Amino acid sequence: MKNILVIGATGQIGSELTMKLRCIYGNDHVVAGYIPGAEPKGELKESGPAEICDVTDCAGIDAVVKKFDIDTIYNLAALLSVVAESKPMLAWKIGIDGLWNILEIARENGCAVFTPSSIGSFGPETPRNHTPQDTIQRPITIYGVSKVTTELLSDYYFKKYGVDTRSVRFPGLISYVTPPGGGTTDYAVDIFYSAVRGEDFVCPIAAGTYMDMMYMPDALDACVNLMEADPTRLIHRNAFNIAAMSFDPEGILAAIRKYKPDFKMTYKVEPLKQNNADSWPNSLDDICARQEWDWCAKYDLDSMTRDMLEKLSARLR
Ligand code: VAH
Repeated sequence: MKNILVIGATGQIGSELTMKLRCIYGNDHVVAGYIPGAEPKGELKESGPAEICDVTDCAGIDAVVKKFDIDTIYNLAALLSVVAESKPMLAWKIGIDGLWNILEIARENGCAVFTPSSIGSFGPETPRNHTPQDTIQRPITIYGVSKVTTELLSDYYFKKYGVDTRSVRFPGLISYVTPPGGGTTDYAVDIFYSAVRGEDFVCPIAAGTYMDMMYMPDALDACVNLMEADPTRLIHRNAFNIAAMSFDPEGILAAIRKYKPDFKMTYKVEPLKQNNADSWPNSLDDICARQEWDWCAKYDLDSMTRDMLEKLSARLR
């Protein structure tokens, strides 16, 4: 049975991924790595082991890997695109210096590593519609620069040292459990909180700005299924395009109004978020993930909207 370390286990992806992994592999086989100030709470704390894991502390993480005989590391430590622009050197320190620590620990201890990339790894010169798996990547954000570097460094450790590195390019992720923090795509989560609370929503992204989005259950399936995939089928590794839906603010507004007809939205565009979004693709081509490890999203805009409204209403009640 696998022994897994989730670094960033209390974040937007980590808080749900840790619980999913514990259901699959057993509570005691999944260690929740966190940083002081972001301690696990509730079921995440009660259901399994947790250790302080700061990606900038190589010796500390190496000790945790040895203590629990870890063979698989999900490295989710990163600053998201908006926060990263205000703290570019910290974004690099966590995203890349931290990744290098993880890859060295994985090389020395024989661990597989999953470190997500993002649609943010593309730039204005990238073909915008049905962006191919292999194409130009000249991002204009430090978030994107760190994600391209993440892909290349992870490939390097596979090719040079045989470290089993794998990853995906996540679109904007939508979930009702742990709110995101500091992302360009966060509007697609925040809008649901406004809808459920009966408040008007002020959208920071302009109408007509399309981005790939994904419901968290599909993202979690991608994390697990890619790491379980037959390595002999993998032609690519870091990082697979995966896609589920592409919409602009008017699209998600219309989807929510099917269930809440009186819901209102106005626009107050935030230049930094808009600049990021304008440099990213409208939609991705995920044919390689489908062919190499049978990726297939289960949720589309309508089914995600229905489930988000139902689950978030229950959670906020
Ligand atoms: C962000 N949610 O907005 C992240 C994502 C596609 C963007 O990586 O920064």
